[in-house]
Amino acid sequence: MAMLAAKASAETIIVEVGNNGLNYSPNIIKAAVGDVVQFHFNAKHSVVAGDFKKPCTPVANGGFFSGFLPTGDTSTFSITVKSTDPVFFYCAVSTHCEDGMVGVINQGSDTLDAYRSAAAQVDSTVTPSAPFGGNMGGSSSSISSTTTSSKPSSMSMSAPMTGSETSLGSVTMTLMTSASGSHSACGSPSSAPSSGNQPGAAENLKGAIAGVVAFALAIAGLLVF
Ligand SMILES: [Cu+2]
Repeated sequence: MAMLAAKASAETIIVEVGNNGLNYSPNIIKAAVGDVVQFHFNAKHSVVAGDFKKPCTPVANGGFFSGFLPTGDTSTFSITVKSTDPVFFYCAVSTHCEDGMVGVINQGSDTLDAYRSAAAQVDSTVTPSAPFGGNMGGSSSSISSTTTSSKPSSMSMSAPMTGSETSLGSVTMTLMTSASGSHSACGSPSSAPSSGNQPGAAENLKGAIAGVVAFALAIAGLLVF
């Protein structure tokens, strides 16, 4: 029952693929549930989850396949460990599996040596039709960089044009609002107070003049702009 307990923090275990010939390094990996096994490709290889009883053949259910990653590609393929059951894996390129390019996660009573010996006896390696069961990563992958190209040139061209338009609009808007504001200011005191007519009328006159001036300024502003 202790094997069911997941660790507090997941680890990432790096496996070098084909760094020194037809091999995985390390080729016997011990991983807990939730850990990530990250394969780093150094040459054209792949990694496929296989069945111990059928070497160089994908597992019937679940599993993973990285696809054939080209020579020189520095991309990675990561899988998350879902159980502590043994997971054998092999390379599906050419006869790499038969030639001993195999590995295992959480080796049990079935050993990697036995899997490698049996793999040497098979006639052919089975390759899944498409990658699945893991996450591709890496910074310099030529496959992913070509599909995600963006065009920032149109953005920089339109930005200053809209900026000048809005500044012109705000100038005319403030002139219009000041003109209409003085109009409403001179209109409201004439109807409300009844006692002081003289100062009120003078204020109304000044307000009306100010309104006309502001309105003229607004018209002049519109003509200029
Ligand atoms: Cu290989």
